[in-house]
Amino acid sequence: MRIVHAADIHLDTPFRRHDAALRQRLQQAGRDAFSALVDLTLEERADALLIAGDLFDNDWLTIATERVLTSELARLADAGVTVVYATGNHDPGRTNYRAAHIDWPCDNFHLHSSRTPRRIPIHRDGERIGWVVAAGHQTTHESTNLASTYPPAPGPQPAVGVLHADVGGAQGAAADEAGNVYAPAALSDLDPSYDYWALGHIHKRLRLREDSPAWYPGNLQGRDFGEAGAKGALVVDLNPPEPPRVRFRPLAPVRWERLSVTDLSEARAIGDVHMAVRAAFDDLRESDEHVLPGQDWILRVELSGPCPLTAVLRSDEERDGLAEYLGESLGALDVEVRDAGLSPPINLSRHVGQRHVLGEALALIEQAGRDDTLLSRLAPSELARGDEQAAEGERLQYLRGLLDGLDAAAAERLLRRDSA
Ligand SMILES: [Mn+2]
Repeated sequence: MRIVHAADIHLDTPFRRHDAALRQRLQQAGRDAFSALVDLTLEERADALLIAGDLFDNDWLTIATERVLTSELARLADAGVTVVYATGNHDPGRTNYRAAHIDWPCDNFHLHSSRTPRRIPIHRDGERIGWVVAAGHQTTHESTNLASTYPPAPGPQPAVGVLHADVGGAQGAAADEAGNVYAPAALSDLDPSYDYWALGHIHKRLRLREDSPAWYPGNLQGRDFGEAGAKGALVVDLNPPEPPRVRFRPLAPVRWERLSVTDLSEARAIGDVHMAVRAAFDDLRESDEHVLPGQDWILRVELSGPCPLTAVLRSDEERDGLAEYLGESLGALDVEVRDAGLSPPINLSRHVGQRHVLGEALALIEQAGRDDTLLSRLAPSELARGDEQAAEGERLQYLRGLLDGLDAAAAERLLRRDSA
């Protein structure tokens, strides 16, 4: 049995932070990624497409998305591919949601939004070749451990469990910052009689443990810099007793990526910054096997380290100007430029031990790095009080860590008049 496993598609994410043009492009990217998912399913001649929750981002469904969904799913229905869509915390239940009124395909399409696991047979050429067992979220805050309610795999053919759940390690999943849990489960709650667990919820591609057949595919199309990198779906071949063969296939038409550019010590003109950014971008594209031809990029360029243009690049307006320039020259959909710790180039060795405030400060910083007694004496008592249990060695190591970069910071502050 061959399945395609996707999750966390989040169609019609509002993208409120972006202007209208970019918002539309990103929403279209979500729909295009879904079309690419259907292409992949057909190309791979998969027996089933499994969507492990969060197909939708919220209860708002655009007409464009509804059209794409119905026409794309019809292609799968026509080809006889079974689709199993188990709901997640973003698209739970049957009522309330426009998804309840979509004209879903009549054949081979299973929308499962009930907590009770259901067995769905998978057929090829009229013969049953495997099972999918699915449970869905009924509410936006499903606190039940849904994984633990799955029956043993039906057998004798391969069986796949589909579930949107926060599966943690042996301890189970912790609540998020707001105290919410989403179908929390431990790895041990996933019944080992299943040949594969098609999970959703965590937006990062992840195998739960090296030896477990439990995977998160990550989301289909990244939506912000927290969802950077190649995004797509998993193609899974099940042929027990062999372990499942899992292949990642990138599908996202827009890719988010951070570029860290640190070597700017010789950058005296903005063209030099451009060259350094371009080199980092080229490196990324050459070293990554999952780059798709014609893919669009949204880049966050993080500049840091000594740079003669620091004063210019610390201005928001100038960074916006650079971002616009980079967007055009790199052909990216959007670029933002961040000051991630730029500093004016200062030759510290010229100042150490000189008879001025900076010289003395640098000498003191250097000495404190070598002399534990001095370091302890210089540390404000507030720093020491917080962690009385810590061993002296740990405390000194912590204090020494605070000295990192202090010399450059002191020099910059004291020399600001010259460098600005
Ligand atoms: Mn999600």
